[in-house]
Amino acid sequence: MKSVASAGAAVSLMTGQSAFAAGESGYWSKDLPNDKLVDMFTTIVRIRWHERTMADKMASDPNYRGYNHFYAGQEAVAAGVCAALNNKGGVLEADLVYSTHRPTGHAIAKGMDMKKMAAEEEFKATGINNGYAGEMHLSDASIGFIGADGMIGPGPVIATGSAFAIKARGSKQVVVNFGGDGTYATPHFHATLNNAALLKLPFIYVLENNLYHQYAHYSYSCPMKDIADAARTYRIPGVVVDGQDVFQVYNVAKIAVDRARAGEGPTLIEAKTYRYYNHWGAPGVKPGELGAFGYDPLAISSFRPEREVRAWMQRDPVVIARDVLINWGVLTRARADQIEAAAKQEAIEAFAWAAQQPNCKPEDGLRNVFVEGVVPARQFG
Ligand SMILES: Cc1ncc(C[n+]2csc(CCOP(=O)(O)OP(=O)(O)O)c2C)c(N)n1
Ligand SMILES: [Mg+2]
Repeated sequence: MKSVASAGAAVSLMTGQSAFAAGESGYWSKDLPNDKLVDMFTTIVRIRWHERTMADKMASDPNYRGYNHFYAGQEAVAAGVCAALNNKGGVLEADLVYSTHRPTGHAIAKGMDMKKMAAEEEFKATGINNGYAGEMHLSDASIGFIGADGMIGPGPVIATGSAFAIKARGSKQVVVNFGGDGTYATPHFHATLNNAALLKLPFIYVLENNLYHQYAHYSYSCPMKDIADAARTYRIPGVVVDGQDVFQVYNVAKIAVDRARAGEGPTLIEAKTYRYYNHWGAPGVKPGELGAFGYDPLAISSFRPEREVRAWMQRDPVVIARDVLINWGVLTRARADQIEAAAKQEAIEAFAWAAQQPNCKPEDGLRNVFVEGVVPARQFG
């Protein structure tokens, strides 16, 4: 067992085991400045209202062209992890985030502009990626958000390439790769952790275990209860954290980030969490209501018992963060309500702005494909 005393937290990381169960990390985040704590709550409600607004739009507006793999329910993971990162300065300065097919929470937590993001989700010409990306390929180099990735598997391998480059340059950046429980069974997961461990890369694998990959429970593809136990094989810290509690997520992320920056190598963090909507799109969504229950026509059967969804919704990341901050005297109820109302308004305005934006033109499809003129050979220059 390796103590991480330098981080000042009342926690320790065990090499090769799930280091500490939810609740044991102690609220080290309580020592953060109030502004920082309020920022984490704000990030959570901004993500939540982005998701709710978009889900309602998908369910109610047949002309809406956007789609999403909704992140509602998992907000505390993105918010807690990104609060421990440097999110400014472009790819040579900011910490880098590699995201998944479920990227909208990661993007907002990293600092993506919500209006440009909403426009991108509708494939508008003024979207953050000029309409080329949509939800599944969102990216913003200026904040170190390398981007979403529709492929289950290869992302972390590329992320370790960035971590290797950072190490070679002697930069103090770190790389975070988000991945789902579905990535455990891919060869990339294991190659990534093996290489990151052998090369002692500044790399953190944040595995969001929301119990399902598409429509199958993770126990169908992983023999362990805690996927963090896989870290034992690679002799790196493996940490289980309550993914519904942003302050606990922040604690473990901060320790892992400090470790990586200090040249001590990678960490695997498994955040136990849950998503409130179905795997993809808005089946089962009733406008105005949070979450989707019951039959998903894309699944073979109704794979998630409604009571399971509702039980997880009792441990809602918005409510947990809000109650902790009210309990600590950091927020009043009235201020928390104001912050949430402002987040809702921001999301409504972002989608309204996006709806007014111009569509791409057919000829835009050929932009960035062919280069005009002569391209000098650069590989030896
Ligand atoms: C290589 C590859 N195989 C299959 C898919 C289809 N697919 C999309 S999402 C998904 C499951 C992902 O599950 P998980 O990693 O747990 O993430 P979650 O959706 O739960 O966030 C699969 C198999 C894909 N996108 N890429
Ligand atoms: Mg999953």
